[in-house]
Amino acid sequence: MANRLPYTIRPAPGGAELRRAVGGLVTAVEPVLLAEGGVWIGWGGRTAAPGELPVNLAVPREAPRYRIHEVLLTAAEYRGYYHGFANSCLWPLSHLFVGRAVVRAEHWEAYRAVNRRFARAALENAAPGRLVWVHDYHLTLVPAFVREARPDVPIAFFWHIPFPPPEAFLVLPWARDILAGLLGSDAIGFHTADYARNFLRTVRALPGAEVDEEQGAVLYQGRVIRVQVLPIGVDWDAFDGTARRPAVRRRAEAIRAALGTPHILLGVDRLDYTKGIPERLAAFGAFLDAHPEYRGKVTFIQVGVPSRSEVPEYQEVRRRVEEAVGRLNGLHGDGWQVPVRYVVRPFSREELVAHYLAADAALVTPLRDGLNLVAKEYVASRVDGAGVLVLSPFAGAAAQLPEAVLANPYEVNDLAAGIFRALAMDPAEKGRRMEALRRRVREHDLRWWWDQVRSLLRVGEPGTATLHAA
Ligand code: GDG
Repeated sequence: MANRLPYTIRPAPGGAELRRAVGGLVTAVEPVLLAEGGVWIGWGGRTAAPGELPVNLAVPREAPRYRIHEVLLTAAEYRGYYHGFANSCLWPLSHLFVGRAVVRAEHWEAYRAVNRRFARAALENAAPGRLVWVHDYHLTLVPAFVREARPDVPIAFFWHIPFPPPEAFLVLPWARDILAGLLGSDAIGFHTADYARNFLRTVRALPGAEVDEEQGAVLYQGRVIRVQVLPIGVDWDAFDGTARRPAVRRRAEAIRAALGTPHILLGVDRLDYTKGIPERLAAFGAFLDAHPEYRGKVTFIQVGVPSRSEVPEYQEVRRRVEEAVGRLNGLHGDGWQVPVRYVVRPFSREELVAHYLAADAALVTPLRDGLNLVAKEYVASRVDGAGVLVLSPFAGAAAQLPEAVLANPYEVNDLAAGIFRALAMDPAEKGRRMEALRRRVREHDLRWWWDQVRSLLRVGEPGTATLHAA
């Protein structure tokens, strides 16, 4: 179960119209459901009109592998729970933008009510021995609500974003309720050891909880809850396989030819202030200022998929990005040739991989990010062993990918120097780094991740849990 279904649902004559949703959680979790079956409980991206019935059907429609169970929200719930508490409070707090957190009791009330609704949906689908797998910061109270009603059901929780240090998390007046909610699980997973440690240190503030940091365990209400470091992987075969297709290779060549510059840089992000897109554009400008020999020789493609557009901070970041693109193209354009190509329409998987293949370097430079799948997807797509990954140390992925070129997005010249290093690096060093990165990303792919979750909960063994509501 996750806040969002992997599809956006629109009412249509003769039934519902389903459109693919874009985001890290969907990319990471859907292949597991496709392989294992189960039910995905989540919100379909629409608010309930009076008399509206939730969608409950098997997908993908052409070859059904699992079911989606829609949770309908009213417009007020959507504002309070989703935009309010989840995205305007928990999201900035967890990414250490503490000053941006909007802390309001009415948002919290809506969040609790919606978490109850999700828990009821989980209970409708729960059966003895079937795993309830809850995803992300929108649904922290669900594990305890489900356990209250069904202590026999195994529950796992995965936290996809950073978990902040106690000083930030305990700013929340309801921090202890959230911790108790999460501890309804049997196991809780995080992307990095830092996040797991932050969580355990924060749990010390919960009365009655005993923490064993060494073992990664919490004793709470007579149960042991395991806290694990499980960085998500990418579906290696999907990216590597797509990148090997001749049509995709040809498309990558066509992109390079159409842009007409010897060098290409690429950024792929949801339009979110945590992703550091304006900072990246500023660094690209500083790079062109410092290295005029690259003027007219490099194109920077930034894909910025609009996200959470009703939240003012997201409108603001979009405006800043658009201004920066205009400024750079005005200042550094040469005749009709412009240095930045900005794309807001999402690409298909094939088109995305063709861009990964076409780019000399991927700029993955968030101000803070739980993991960042784009970094791993870029590596998995470089079947030619070329390409350089420029990575922020504040992305969780940096803990696993030391062969990337690390650059600090808060310091414009450091990031500009990272861009220069990537473009000027000699091919042998590029090859060595990429080979090492590919080994790491392949070894810890999505199958590895799911195997870890499975063995943690002993899912699928006789008499133990099978995957259910995910
Ligand atoms: C959250 C955490 C964590 C983007 N544009 C297109 C497209 N995408 C896909 C990418 C990638 C996904 O969206 C973005 O994933 P990220 O991991 O970069 O970021 P979040 O959405 O913020 O995800 C994050 C993740 O959860 C998993 O735990 O890594 O830290 O914030 O898969 O490829 N996909 C297509 N066209 C696009 O234009 N097809």
